[in-house]
Formats: sequence, structure tokens, C-alpha cells
Amino acid sequence: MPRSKSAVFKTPSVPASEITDEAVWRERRRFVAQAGLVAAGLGLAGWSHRQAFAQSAAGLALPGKANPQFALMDATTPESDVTTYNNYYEFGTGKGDPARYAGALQTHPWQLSVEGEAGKPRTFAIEDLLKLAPMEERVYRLRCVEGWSMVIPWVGYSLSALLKQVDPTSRAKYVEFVTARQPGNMRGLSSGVLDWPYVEVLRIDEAMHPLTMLVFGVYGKTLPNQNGAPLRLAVPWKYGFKSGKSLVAIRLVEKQPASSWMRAAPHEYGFYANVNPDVPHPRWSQATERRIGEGGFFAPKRKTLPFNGYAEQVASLYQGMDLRANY
Ligand SMILES: Nc1nc2c(c(=O)[nH]1)N[C@H]1C(S)=C(S)[C@@H](COP(=O)(O)O)O[C@H]1N2
Ligand SMILES: [Mo]
Repeated sequence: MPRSKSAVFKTPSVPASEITDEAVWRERRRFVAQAGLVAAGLGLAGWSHRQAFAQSAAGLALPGKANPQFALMDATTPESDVTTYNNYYEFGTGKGDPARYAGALQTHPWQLSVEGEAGKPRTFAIEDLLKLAPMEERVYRLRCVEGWSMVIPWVGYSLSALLKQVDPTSRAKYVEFVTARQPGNMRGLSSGVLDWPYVEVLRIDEAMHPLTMLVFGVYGKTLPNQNGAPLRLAVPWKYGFKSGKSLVAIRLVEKQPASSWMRAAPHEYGFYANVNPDVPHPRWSQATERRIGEGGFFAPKRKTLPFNGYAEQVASLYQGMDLRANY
């Protein structure tokens, strides 16, 4: 897990005036040789002077083949909103905090361990994950339980492609998603709003559903830290908090686990958290939503759709269940 700062990403401490062209060139070569994204053979077009001195691998070109199956009629939310209006409580609870402070997140090197009820549990380097399946661009709605929504062009692939690699056993009934906890780098950890690390949970069939996406990029570039670099989840029919950012482990388990939010406020957050306009949160109605970037505060609200508009794809997963009891 990337708990310690990598020397590779430190800016040289020599005054700029003393750095020869040779030294600059050497430093660049060293950085390029060690940075994972290049090793991944993506042929990243944007890799150049700009990236040579970057502190992270966020914002590099990461094209995905547009998948028309996930095209939406809704206009996409402007990139400037997607990357500046965020929830990432490890960096503070204000909407602007993640963009302001998530630069401190260390995203290199990065590994994801896929463990538990699996025939072939394995730790994957981010470089290998980037090569595991073809990158797709999918436009998904994101509905936050707080009553706002966005439409976001993510880049990644179905989580099922990864899970299949480890051969889940028949006892793998649930999946736990564990996200990064970097005490020195996350100024929000001291706040105590949640138990860290931030953990989210799905049923195995939800995790294997083709809509459930492992996300590496947004707007054709690798994820900015505030959006969950270097990889996060997107589960578009559930409230946004189910989509954990900066994943470090995925655990296949037999018994239904609790998420961080379930433990913090069990009456407010259940296991499922499917978007449901008929079941209000104790503090927020879920009937309507404000689409970020759409005409500001006074723009008419939109009606929230059951399963966030994905009912056709996912309603069958919950057949026979009381969705009021299973909120
Ligand atoms: N690790 C972690 N993941 C998280 C959160 C968080 O605080 N920490 N917030 C969640 C919530 S409440 C929402 S709405 C989405 C927001 O994703 P975005 O900022 O990329 O739009 O991330 C989710 N994933
Ligand atoms: Mo949210």
C-alpha cells in the first residue's frame, strides 16, 4: 500500500539555476522509466515536460472507446464542476476541500489486493490493472444522497473483468471495497466523521453486474486525486457514496459486511443504498435532485428516477425484496 512517499516524485532540491540540461534530462529519464503509466504501454500522448515534474500521474491522457450502450441523452456535467465539487471526506467535508487538499495523496506506487474467498487471490499493480481489459468511456449519472447529481464520462471497464481473474469461490457472497488511508497526507482523517479507512460493500451479483465499473479516468484523462486517483468504483444505480475512491483492497467475503456509513449512522444508511425517490433519507428528500452545472441554484430541480434511471438493467437484482426495508 502506498503509505510512504516515493523518492521518485520529489522535486530536486537543487536550485533551478544550478540544474544543467544534462541533470534535467537524467531526472526526466529516471522519472519516465519508473512511472507506472508509461510502463503500462498506453502510449500516453500527454507525457512530456509537463508530466516529467508532476507529483502524481493524475491528468495524463487516458482515452477510452466510447461505449454506446452507456450513452445518455443528458448533457455531461462540465469538467470544471466534476473536478471541483467533490465528496472525499478524507480531505475534509467541504465540497471544495478535495480539489484543494487531495494533491497530498500519494498515488505512486499503487497496488490493489483482491483477496478473501478466491481461488487465485492476487495483488495487482496499477500498471497491470490498466492493461487488464480495454478502456471504455461510459457516461454515467452520479446521484449523491445530499440531493445533487452529475453526468460524468468515466474511463475504465467492468469490475467483473477483474473479479474473474481471481476465481471467486462459491462462498464469495459479498464484496468489501477498502480505500486508501494515508494519515500523513489526508487532513480529514482527524475529523472522526467516519471510521477510516472508508469501506463500501456490495452483494457479489451487484459487483459482477456489467454496469459496475472500475474507473481509472474521467474526461479522457487519468483521475484527478479529488475524484479518486488512481482507481475508484462507479456504481451508477446507487447513491454516490457507494462508489469508493482510491481503492487499495477488494475482499470477497461470505457474511454481509457493514460499510463505514452503515456503522456511522445505521438509520440513515443501509446496505443497499439504491437510488429510490420513494424512500427519503431522514434529512433529505430523495424525490428530486439538482443537476450540478445546470443553471445554478434557481434552476428547476429534476425528478430523481428509480435506480437512478438504470431500473431496466438492475431492477431484477432486487425482485421480491422490500426496498423500503432494504434501503
Ligand atoms: N474514499 C472515499 N470515497 C468516496 C467518498 C469519500 O468521502 N471517501 N465520497 C463518496 C460520495 S458521498 C460521493 S457523492 C462520490 C463523489 O464522487 P466525485 O467527487 O468523483 O463526484 O464519491 C464517493 N466516494
Ligand atoms: Mo454523496
